[in-house]
Amino acid sequence: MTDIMTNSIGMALILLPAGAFTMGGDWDAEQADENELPKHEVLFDKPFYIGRVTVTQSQWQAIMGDNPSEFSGEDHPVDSVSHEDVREFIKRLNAKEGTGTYRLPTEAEWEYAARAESTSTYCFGPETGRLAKYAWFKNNSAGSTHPVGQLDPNDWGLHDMHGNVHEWCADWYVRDYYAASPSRHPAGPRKGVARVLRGGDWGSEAWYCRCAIRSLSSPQRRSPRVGFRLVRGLDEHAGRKKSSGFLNKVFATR
Ligand SMILES: [Ca+2]
Repeated sequence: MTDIMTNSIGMALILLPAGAFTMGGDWDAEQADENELPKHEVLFDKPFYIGRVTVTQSQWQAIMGDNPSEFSGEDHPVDSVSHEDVREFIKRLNAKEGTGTYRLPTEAEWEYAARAESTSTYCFGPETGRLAKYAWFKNNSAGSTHPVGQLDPNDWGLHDMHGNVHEWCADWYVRDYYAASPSRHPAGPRKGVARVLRGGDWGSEAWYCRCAIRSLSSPQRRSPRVGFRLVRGLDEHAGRKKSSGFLNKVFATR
């Protein structure tokens, strides 16, 4: 029943259902950082697509014409791209496909996707001993990225949410945001100086690969530990259809 779309550069995106989940870490079970508290309910009243894997070097090359990655391999995640570089990639991909629907996930969308209904430390449960089946991290990466999608996916079919590369999210990072977060489609604070990163990377200890862990970086920074995956929303698509229909009607009656 999985609904998958494949776009013009071969990127597979999986449709996640609308739903609610509990966002945040657990103080007792996983020694969550204070910035992961309090746990709070988050609701998505619309489904959205998210990349099955992170954006690869060949996909980056197809849109941007270059490859800034520290580790090379067409099927490896693109790395060493800043938040600002990613915004340019998204702008060009949207233009190429004549849409406005590609964007980075919000931090809440990212955690919803990573958990795939797990309420535990990782998408598969609390046992750190099983992490190597799902994640390239310090213990098994040999100090580099690995081709995307080689390890086990979570229950929604998403690979590499834990480990391989840290992933940029759309939100500004504010340490105590969860105390003020709206419950419906939270999109992060209005202002900030750093952007959110999620999910751990090839150099991370297991604790930094948890579903709830929050990290941050300057939007200008390019790190070999950081890449991204994309969301494709449904809303704007519907909105565009409507407005172009309206325009057609106007032109037709002239
Ligand atoms: Ca990742």
